[in-house]
Amino acid sequence: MPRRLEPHIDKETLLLHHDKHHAAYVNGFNGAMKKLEEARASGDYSLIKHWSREFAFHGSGHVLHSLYWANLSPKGRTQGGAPGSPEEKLREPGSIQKQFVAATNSVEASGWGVLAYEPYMGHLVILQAEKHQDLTVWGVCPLLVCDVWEHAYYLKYQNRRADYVDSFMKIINWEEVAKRYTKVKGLVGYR
Ligand code: MN3
Repeated sequence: MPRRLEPHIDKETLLLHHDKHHAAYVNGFNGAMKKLEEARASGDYSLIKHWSREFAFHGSGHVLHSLYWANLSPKGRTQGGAPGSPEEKLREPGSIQKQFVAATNSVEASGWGVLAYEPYMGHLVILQAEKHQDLTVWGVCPLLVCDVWEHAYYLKYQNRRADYVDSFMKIINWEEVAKRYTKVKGLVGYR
């Protein structure tokens, strides 16, 4: 497999990248998942901040690298796309590709250029991810969110965020959350 991508990406780089770097993300993701399972079982959430961050960092690394490998194909297989197909639309050498190249080239230090679909309003978007964990695990579709910026609770709760979160949990529209869950469950295995 690696050799078929040469000379564009060399075998040594690809093997290190896949077998060492991506593997470390997979191990980290599995480790964080296990620790979070243990926390749920014991009810001890004293390290929740640490393991949530580890989960996001390694989970995003795993998702993005999986997409990266699946993105690549030997040069001979990079042509095609029937007229009017999504493939033709995405590959046309116009603004999508130009913006993707410009955005990717200007990522500061380490990171990713990303062409993505934003499912809430239905847009194709191009993003720079300089710290891939900052968007939590890439590809997730939020189902339930709680705004803990101070503006959401300061007048009534001042610094008592936990009281606000307790109250928030009593007024959740689970029907709405379940509706979103049902919609996005169909996305499993989309890559
Ligand atoms: Mn990498």
